[in-house]
Formats: sequence, C-alpha cells, structure tokens
Amino acid sequence: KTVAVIGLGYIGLPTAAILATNGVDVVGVDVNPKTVEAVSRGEVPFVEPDLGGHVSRAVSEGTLTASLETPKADAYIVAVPTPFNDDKTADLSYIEAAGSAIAPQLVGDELIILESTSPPGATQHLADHILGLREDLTIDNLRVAHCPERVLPGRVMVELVTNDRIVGGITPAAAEAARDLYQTFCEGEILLTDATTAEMAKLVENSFRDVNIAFANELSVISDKLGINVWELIELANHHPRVNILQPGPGVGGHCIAVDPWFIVSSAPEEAKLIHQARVTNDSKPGWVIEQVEKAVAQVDGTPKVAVLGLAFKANIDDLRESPAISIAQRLGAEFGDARFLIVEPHIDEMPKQLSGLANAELVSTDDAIEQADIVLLLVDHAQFKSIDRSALAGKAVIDTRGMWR
Ligand code: SAJ
Repeated sequence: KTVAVIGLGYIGLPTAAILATNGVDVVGVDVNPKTVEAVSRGEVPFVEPDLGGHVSRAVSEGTLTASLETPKADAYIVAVPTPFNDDKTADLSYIEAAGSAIAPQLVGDELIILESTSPPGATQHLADHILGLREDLTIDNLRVAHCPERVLPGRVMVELVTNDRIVGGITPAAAEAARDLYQTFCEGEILLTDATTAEMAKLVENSFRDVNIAFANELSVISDKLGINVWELIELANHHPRVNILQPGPGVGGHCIAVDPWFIVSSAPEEAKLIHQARVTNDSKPGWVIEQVEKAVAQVDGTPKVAVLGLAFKANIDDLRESPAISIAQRLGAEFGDARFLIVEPHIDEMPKQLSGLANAELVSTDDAIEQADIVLLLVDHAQFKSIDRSALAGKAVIDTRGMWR
C-alpha cells in the first residue's frame, strides 16, 4: 500500500516520516521544489528534534520519496495550510488545490484524510470538491475522514506516537479505514466520530488553551495596576486542588492557538463571545508590553538601548510564525526611532525579513545585548536566557514578560 502525504510542512513531513519508518511506502508531495529536493536528500528544512533521523533513515531505506506531483496512491493525507482571510474566515484554497490534484488519480475506494486544522464542514467541502471534479464517483466510492493532529512543536516525534487521536469519518467506513492507517504508528487510543465533531474537537482544544491564557494575561495587567507580582499570585492560587491557571506572556503566537479560535468565531459569530474576547485580549497584550517599554524609555537620558531577548513564538524553537515577539520588535523599532534595539534570537543567524527594514535594530549575541542595554526586554524564556547572570542586569530596567526572573 502506498500513502501520499500532501504538504511537507511541520505536520506533513513528520507524519510521512513516521509512516515510512514503520514500513509504509510513502510519497511526500510539496509545491516547493526546495522542500522536495531537501527531503529527497534525506534532509529536513526546519528544526524539530528527532525528525532528521527519521527522514534520513526512511529515505535511505527507500520507504520515503518526495515529489512535486501527486501520485496514484491507496491513501492520501492532506496536511496543507489553512490560513485565515482578512475577515478571519478560513482560506480553504490550499485544501481545494490538494483535492484538485488528488481527483484525477482516483480509481475508487481510496482513503482521503484531511489533517489540516479546519473549520467545521471543511472535510465535507473537500469531498464535495473532489466529487465535483469526478462525476463518475460517489461518496460511497471514497472514504473521506478528518484526523486532526495535536502534536506540540518541539515534541512532535514523541507525541505522534503517544497522543490519543480523534478520527472523524464522512462515513463510518471512512473512520475505520483511517483508524487502521494511524494504528501503524500511533500507540495512543484512536477515537472514532463524525468529521464535523472531529474538526470542532481540534478547534475546541486550542480555544480552551487560548481562553485560559487570556485569563492569565488579564490577571497580569490587573496585577500590574494593583502592584501585585502576578507570578507569585498564580503560583499561590494554583495550590488550590482545583485551580490551574496558565502563564501570562507577551501575547499568544504560533499558527494554531492564535488562529483556530477564529474558525469557531466565524462559524458562530453571535454565540462565540468568550472565545472571541480571548482572542482580542491575547492580541492586545503586545500593545501593553510596548507601553511598558515606552515608560522605561522615558527614564533614560540620551539614546536608549533596549535588549530584546527572543523572537520565536515560544521557548526553545526557531518558529517565528505569528510570534508576538516579532510584532513587538517591529512596532518598537518603528515607533521609537531614537532608540537602538539589540535583538537576540539564539535559534536564527540572520535578521528575519519582518525586521530587516529597521535601521535602528541589529541582531547581536546575548552577552553583547545585556552588556550594552539600558533596558532589558525578555520576550521568550529560551533555555539559553536562563543562564544569564542576574548580576549583569543590575542598574538596568528589566521588563520580564515571561516571569523568568520573577
Ligand atoms: N503560552 C502562554 N502561556 C502559557 C502557555 C502558552 O503565553 O501558559 C503561549 C506560548 O508562549 C505561545 C502560545 O501560547 O506563544 C502557544 O504555545 P503552546 O505551547 O500553548 O501551543 P502550540 O501552539 O505550540 O501548540 C498547540 C498545542 N495545543 C494545545 O496544547 C491544546 C498542540 O497540542 C497542538 O497540536 C498545536 O497547538 C496545533 O498544531 O494546533
């Protein structure tokens, strides 16, 4: 049996690799020639622990190949982006493009799994799109299912194997076929449902976290106003056996938690009030951090030098997608033309393109930034920053958005 995995990104490539190292013949498909060339050489185009070993082993054993073209296969796994449009509705064009490439290859009875995080109804939409292109087929000739991924970036190769999975079929037969495929590598429980419930389950998981982080972020703003240390406050409250507050930060980033709740809001705009407000609260946190920097800058004589520690969307990864740290750095550079910004991000070697236009910002080492800075702004709690000698911060204004130096 052959499986085609369409989209070799943060989810598609690990899924392709884990299937292939478990003996399944996998063709990874991507529109980017650089990605296809890298994977064909057994290399991984981004940072994810253990993924490189899986890819190089599968490629050298011949179970994983990569291609620009969608081949004939027994099963298709679609793991393409689902960004949102300006009005926060989901852009399904990548899913439709994958469907258009799959449709001509079908002979009937194939399994087609949508893994991309999608608004309710997207799996049905993919099935309808394919059937619209293949009037000789009916829904009974196809087995279409949604199987959302729930792996945590940085732990993908572990969680792919150990997490429970939800499989939602357009038909029960589709759900069963998808379960059989995931059983080749997944040791967690595989739970069967319908496609729309599976879509919603994934969105609800990420919204649960977003709402709870919004609560923590709101507490940090309230605590600042009342002169309370929010980190101590949360730690104390969490001693209650039924309280578990998450951590405040500079905002919520990444391509999942900052995006998925909008798919619920756009499906039920009148009803999804709390979910909507959580997004607004978390998206307003970078603005609040900038106000703190503004107050500190006002205290400095001469040209203020601000060390900006971290750009990634969370600790110990190189992923800058939807990162609040990037938007904070960008806005600081633009709004405070008279200040100098010493940017530190240990996981990248050149200034990201979003910041490359800033004449007053440069990428430097942690030591250089701390030594020169009047103001130290910590945006990401990378392990490397934990070893900073606290005495080096003496006499500087410190804005610690992660509570690392609480
Ligand atoms: N964050 C806080 N405070 C916290 C926890 C997180 O401010 O207490 C911030 C992080 O700094 C980051 C953002 O939230 O900016 C998201 O980080 P995360 O570690 O919570 O989640 P992601 O985006 O890396 O991965 C999430 C996971 N979902 C859940 O935990 C419910 C993962 O399991 C999903 O697979 C992934 O989204 C996804 O792909 O949807």
